[in-house]
Amino acid sequence: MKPNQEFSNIFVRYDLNALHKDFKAKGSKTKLPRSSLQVVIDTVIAGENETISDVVQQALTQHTPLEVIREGLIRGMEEVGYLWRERIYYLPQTLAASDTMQIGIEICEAKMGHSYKKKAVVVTHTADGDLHDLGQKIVNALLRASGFEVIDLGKDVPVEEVLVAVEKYHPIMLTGTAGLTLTMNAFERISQELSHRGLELPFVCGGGGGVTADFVTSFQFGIYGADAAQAPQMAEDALAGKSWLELRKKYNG
Ligand code: B12
Repeated sequence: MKPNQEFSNIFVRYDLNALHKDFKAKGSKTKLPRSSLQVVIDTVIAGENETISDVVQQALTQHTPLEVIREGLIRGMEEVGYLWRERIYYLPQTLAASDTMQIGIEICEAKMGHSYKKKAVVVTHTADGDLHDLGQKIVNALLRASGFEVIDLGKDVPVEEVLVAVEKYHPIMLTGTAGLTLTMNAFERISQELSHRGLELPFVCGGGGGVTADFVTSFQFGIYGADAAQAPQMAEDALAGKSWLELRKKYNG
C-alpha cells in the first residue's frame, strides 16, 4: 500500500485558536454586527484573557453587570462545558476559558459592588500528599460555569482542612481528586470524620491511580465521578435535595 505523503494538515485538527480566528474572520464578512454580549461569549470560548477586560467594559455600557455575567460570561463557559464533554476541547482550552470568565466576573462584581448570587456552595480539593489537580481544576471550571460558588481548597490538602471547610461553608457537595493510589485513602478518613462529626453530604471522588467506583462506594457518602463533566449535574441533584445515597444509585448504579 502506498503511504500517504500529504502532511500539510496534520496539525490543523487540534489548532482551535486558528479555527476560532477563521470563524471570527468569516463572521466579520457578514452584514450583521455581533452584539456586545455575543462578543463576550466568543471571547470566553476562545479563552482570550488579554482582551476580556475591554470586551466586558464595552458590554457594560449596554447591559447590567448581572446580564453580562449570566448572558455573556456564563453562556460562553456553558458552551465550553459542552465542548469539553464532546472531547472537542482539551485541558488548556477549558482552563483558559475558565480564567477568562473569572476575570470578566471580577470586573462585573466590582461594578456591582458585591458578588453575584450563586446557586450554592461546593467545596473541592485534591487529596493530602497529592499534586494531581488537573481533574479538580476542570471540576472547578465547570461548576463555576453552572453558577455554583466553588471553594477551591487546592491540592495536597490535609484531611482536617477539608473538614474545617465543610463546617465553615456548609456546602451542598464536597469533591475530592487523587492521582495516586497512595493518597486516595485520605478520602476514607474524610468520610469517617464527616460521619463522626454528624456532617452528612455527597462526597464525590474522582481521579487516577486506584480511585475506582468500587473503592469510592466502599465508604460512607462516597460517590464515584468518572468524568469532571458530571460534576455540575451532581451538584444540581444535591441542590434539588437528593441524598448522597440517591446520587450514588443514580451515578454508580
Ligand atoms: C500530569 C501527571 C503528573 C503531574 C501532575 C500535574 C498536575 N498539576 O496535576 C506531576 C508531574 C506533578 C506528577 C507527579 C507525580 N506523578 Co503523575 N501523572 C500525571 C499523568 C501523566 C496525568 C494525570 C492527569 O492530570 N490526567 C488528566 C486529569 C484531567 O485526569 P484526572 O485527574 O484523572 O481527572 C479526570 C477524572 O479522574 C475525573 N475526575 C477527577 N476528579 C474528579 C472530581 C469529580 C467531582 C468528578 C465528578 C470527576 C473527577 O474527571 C477528569 C476527566 O474529566 C498521570 C498518568 C496518566 N496518563 O493518567 C501520572 C500518574 C497519575 N502519576 C503517577 C506518579 C507515580 C507520580 C509521581 C509519584 C512520580 C514521581 N515518582 O515523582 C509524582 C507524585 C507527585 C504527587 N505527590 O502527587 C502515577 C500514579 C500511579 C498510581 N497508581 O499511584 C501515574 C498514573 C503515572 C503512571 N502510570 O505511573 N504527575
